[in-house]
Amino acid sequence: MSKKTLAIVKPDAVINGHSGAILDLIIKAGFKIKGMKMIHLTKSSAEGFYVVHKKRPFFGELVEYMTSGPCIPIALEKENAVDDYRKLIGATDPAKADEGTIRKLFAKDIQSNAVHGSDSDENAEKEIAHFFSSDELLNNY
Ligand code: FUP
Repeated sequence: MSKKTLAIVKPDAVINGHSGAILDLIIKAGFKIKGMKMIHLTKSSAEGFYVVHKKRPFFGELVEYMTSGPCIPIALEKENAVDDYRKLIGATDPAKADEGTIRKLFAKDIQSNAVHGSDSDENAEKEIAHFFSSDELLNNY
């Protein structure tokens, strides 16, 4: 089983000043940061990242939101990274997220939901490669 996952602190959380608190929760939950950058996504990069949702009615708004401000992609490592990180962030819709989860604490609604997390080991690999070249990832600590 892979030990990697991709997190993104999304534009609403960055703009509202929650990046530090979110990173603190991620680190305290035992994840190691292997790569991190702050970027402003282009439309084509956001469309590519969410291509699986291309046919969904919310796709246009999702791309607009993800390109509305800076975001922070983070390559994370931990045993059972994908599942443990998804537990830490909670349900997609913050109204349905468990107490204490990152989305419950910081997300506004189902679209502006503070953070992203990969949903499988296979997607984690692809998503990390979407944002990071291999020489931008730390492997030796
Ligand atoms: P998640 O894996 O929890 O990030 O959720 P999904 O892959 O199902 O959805 C990806 C993103 O699409 C969500 F983070 C927010 C957005 N979305 C909406 O805007 N509306 C919806 O009804 C569902 C998802």
